[in-house]
Amino acid sequence: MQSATLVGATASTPEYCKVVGIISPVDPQAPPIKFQTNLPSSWNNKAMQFAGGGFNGIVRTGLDNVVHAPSQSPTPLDRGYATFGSDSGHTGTCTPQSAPLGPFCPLVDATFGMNEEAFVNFTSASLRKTLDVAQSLMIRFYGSAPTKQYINGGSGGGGESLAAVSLWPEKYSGAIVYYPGINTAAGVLNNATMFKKLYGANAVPGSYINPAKQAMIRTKALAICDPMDGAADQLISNPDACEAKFPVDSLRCPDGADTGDTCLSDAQMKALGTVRARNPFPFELNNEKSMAGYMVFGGPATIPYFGATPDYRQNFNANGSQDPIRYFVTRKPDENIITHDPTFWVAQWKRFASLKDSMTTAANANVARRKGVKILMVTGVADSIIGPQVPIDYYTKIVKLLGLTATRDFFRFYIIPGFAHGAPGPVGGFQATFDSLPVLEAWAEGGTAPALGSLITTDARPSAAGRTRPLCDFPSRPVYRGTGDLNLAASFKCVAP
Ligand SMILES: [Ca+2]
Repeated sequence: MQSATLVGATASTPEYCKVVGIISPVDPQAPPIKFQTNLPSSWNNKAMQFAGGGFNGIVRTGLDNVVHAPSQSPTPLDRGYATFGSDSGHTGTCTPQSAPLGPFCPLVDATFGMNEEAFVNFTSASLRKTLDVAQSLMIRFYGSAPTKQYINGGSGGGGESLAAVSLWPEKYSGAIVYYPGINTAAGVLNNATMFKKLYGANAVPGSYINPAKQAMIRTKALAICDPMDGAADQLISNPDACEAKFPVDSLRCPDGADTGDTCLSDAQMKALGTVRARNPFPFELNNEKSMAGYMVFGGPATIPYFGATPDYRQNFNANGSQDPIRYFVTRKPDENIITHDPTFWVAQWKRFASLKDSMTTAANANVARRKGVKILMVTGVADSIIGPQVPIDYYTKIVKLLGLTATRDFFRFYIIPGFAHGAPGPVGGFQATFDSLPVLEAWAEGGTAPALGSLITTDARPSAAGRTRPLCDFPSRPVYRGTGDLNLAASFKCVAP
């Protein structure tokens, strides 16, 4: 413990003891895990763990609300929870390249992976160490451990939340999970395969799809797929149907040559196909042999895969995948995503997948179910960083193992049109908010599962004037009833495709 400070009550937050400290490493060269634990003087006997995001590297203070709660909703600390989080065992550093991300730039620094202990802490060990320290502080402060322990997070933190309840289901009562970073090694390998085809030495000349053509594709996709849900509201509710039904060949220039920004040349058609294709891996990762392709029409649109310039180094997703190859797989800081040959690094790839991803399986989710864990998972149709196919794939495997009824006994999955990676999507955006914690409490503590179609999400963008949509249990999607205000959830019903 480095400090323990009594923080006085405010209008919204009760008095609490703020404990800041470090968990020392075993390897003297490894960074410590920095943590914060907040212990309200009037405790509700419950605790909330805050998972990280990206590659972590910022201390999660536990003072925030759960991910994407409405601004007017009380935080866990306001509600009397003991709360805590950590930096997962390294401090992220910003670079000129990551500076545009502002306060979030430490989250994209993966260089800590050069140190084995920091890497293992990142892959999930820090979650348990932080949990154990926080609960031991509660026992010292209150005389007892919490009766209910929850965890919440988005992106990397969503993956961490699923990992925590999968690894230690006896410790947790529930999790709030947004667009989870799971199956990460496979995702990185998939991107490496894709970007090598798009930008590597054997890429077809002229295959780059420029921003004007990307906008053209988005406009056509919106025109065709927006009305599929009965509402011309700039929201595509069913990306799978959009991918399946979009007339791809209509994008081709008449003679296959590049005749301008209203169509795609044959080389560009091939590149678009590369992004959409299921990519076979050169070896298995956690028993997976391939990964689903990206949704480019109904999903997040094309720009994340082709970027704003033909230089792949300007591409956020390419960089986001190159860094794990450098610092987690090869530990060679000059390794390059478009020249990397994964077949020289099979053992290292498998180790990355094993440490980071092997716990988030359907079988482990079933163990969590048997221990009584309840999970609320939310993702956005328009997410380009962790595409909707990632949580869809995970959830689908759970349903395949358990059936839909047993799955819904402990796991609910909602997919929100127009919502991207924590932000509105590129067209017809939706900034989703959802008051998830009271729903999780009612389910995990009162045994009351959320009724199908009963929950709503509110678009927090000021221009949206508080429009709402139902949170539909996957695979159902919101479909307009044909009458009623387009801005009201009540005008939509959840329909299975
Ligand atoms: Ca629509």
